Amino acid sequence: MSMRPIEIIGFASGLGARNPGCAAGPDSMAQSSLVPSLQQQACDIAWRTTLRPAAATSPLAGIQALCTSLAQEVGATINDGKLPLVIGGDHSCAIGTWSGAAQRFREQGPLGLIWIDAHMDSHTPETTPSGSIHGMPLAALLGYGAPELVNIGSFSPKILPAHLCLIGIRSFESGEADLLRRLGVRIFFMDEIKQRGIAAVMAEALAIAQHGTVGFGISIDLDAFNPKESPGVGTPVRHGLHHLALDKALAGIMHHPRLVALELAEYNPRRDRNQLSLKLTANLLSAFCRRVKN
Ligand SMILES: [Mn+2]
Repeated sequence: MSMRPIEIIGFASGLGARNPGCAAGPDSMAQSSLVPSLQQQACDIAWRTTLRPAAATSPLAGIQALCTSLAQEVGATINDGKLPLVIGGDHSCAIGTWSGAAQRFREQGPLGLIWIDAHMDSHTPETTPSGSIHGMPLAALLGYGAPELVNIGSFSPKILPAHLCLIGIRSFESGEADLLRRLGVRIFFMDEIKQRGIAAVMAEALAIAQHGTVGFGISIDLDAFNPKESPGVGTPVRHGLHHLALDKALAGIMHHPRLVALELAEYNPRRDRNQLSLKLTANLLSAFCRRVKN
C-alpha cells in the first residue's frame, strides 16, 4: 500500500511547561531544511498549518482552546486522506492530537497509543508537584484530571488503559505511577529496554496498541532520547533511548495502514546544540518514511 501524504500541524505552545521555550519548536523546524530534505527523499510531506495560543490566557484556558483546535485539525487532516504529523510545542499537545484522532474513529472502535517518553506525563492536578500541564496529558486522555482537558470533544476517556503502553520511562513521581499501576497500563522502563532491546519491546508495544483497536498512534517526546543525542528538549533526563535503534525499530512505520497519526513533542530550539535534536528528528522521520520490505 502506498503511503498517505503526511501533513504537519505545528503546535507552537509552551503554555504547559514552566520553561516556555518549546513554543518556538514548530517555527524552528519549519524554517529548517527538514521538510525539503524529506521531500528530496521522495517522502510526500507538507506543512499544513501551525496553531498558536491567543495572547494573555491562563495556561489551562489556553491549552483547552488550542487542543480543541488541534483536535479539529487532526480530524480534518484524516478526513482529507492525509496522515497527521503533529509537531510541538510542549507535550500538552497530545491532549488535542489524540482527542481528535479518537473522536474521528469513535464510531469504528477504540484507538491504541504508544507513548515514547522519559516521563509518564500522567499527573492530575492533585498529584502534580510542578502544576505544569505538560506533565498531565496522558492522565487527561485516560479520563483523569481537569474537566477542561478531559472533556475535549465532549467524551472521555479517549484511550483505554489496555490499549496504551509507555516506552523509555526513567523519571517519574509516585502519584502518576500509582495511577498507571492501578489502571494496569504496560510500562517499558529503560531497564527493560536495556535488557531486551528496543526491537523486541517495540514489537510488543505494536501488538498492545493494535489488539482490539481500529488503529493506533505514536507520541514521541524528544526527551525520550539520551540528552547527549537530543539536548534540545524542555526537560532533559540522563541516559535514554538511542535514536539509531529507534529509527531501526520503527523504520517504515509511516506506511503502516493502521497508523492514524504521529506526534513529536518538546523540541526546544534554544537548548539544542549543533542542531542535534533537529538532525535527530530529520533522521527519525526519514527512517519512518522509508520503504521497507517485510
Ligand atoms: Mn512528555
